Amino acid sequence: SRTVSQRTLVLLKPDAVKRGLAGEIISRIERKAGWRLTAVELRTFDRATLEHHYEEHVGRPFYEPLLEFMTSGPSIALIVEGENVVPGLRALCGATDPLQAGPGTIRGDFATITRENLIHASDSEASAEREIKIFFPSHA
Ligand code: DGI
Repeated sequence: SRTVSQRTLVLLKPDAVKRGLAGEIISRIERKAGWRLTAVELRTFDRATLEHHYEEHVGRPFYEPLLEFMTSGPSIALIVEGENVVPGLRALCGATDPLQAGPGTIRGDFATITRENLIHASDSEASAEREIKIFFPSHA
């Protein structure tokens, strides 16, 4: 299949940091051949940042609990670059609902409920550029 160098925005959500899984998750990302971290920051996100990030979900029943959870403690934001990293990271995360996420994926191995599913990764190259502007304006 075609290989293309891409970059993507990853968030290790507050549950990942709280549970001490950040190292394990970053390690899985780093072990993929040709992928590299080009920005990393530990930060408790404010509501305005997450409203922007999750604007497509405004009005959904899970929206308020999602924002509450995502502002509940420190997260780690990363930019990851490398071959096919956008679909590759989505595959590594597994399905949004951890019960549907396969074994070997981050959500499949470590998460049990949808809200606390440990990790976000951009779903397209366009989303990645939009989200990098939100979390790492100096890298846009
Ligand atoms: O890109 P994803 O994180 O896999 O999924 P998404 O962009 O559709 O949704 C963003 C986050 O919102 C997701 O990681 C968890 C939460 N979410 C999405 N759908 C549901 C949900 N949370 C609950 N509780 N129920 C849902 O149906």
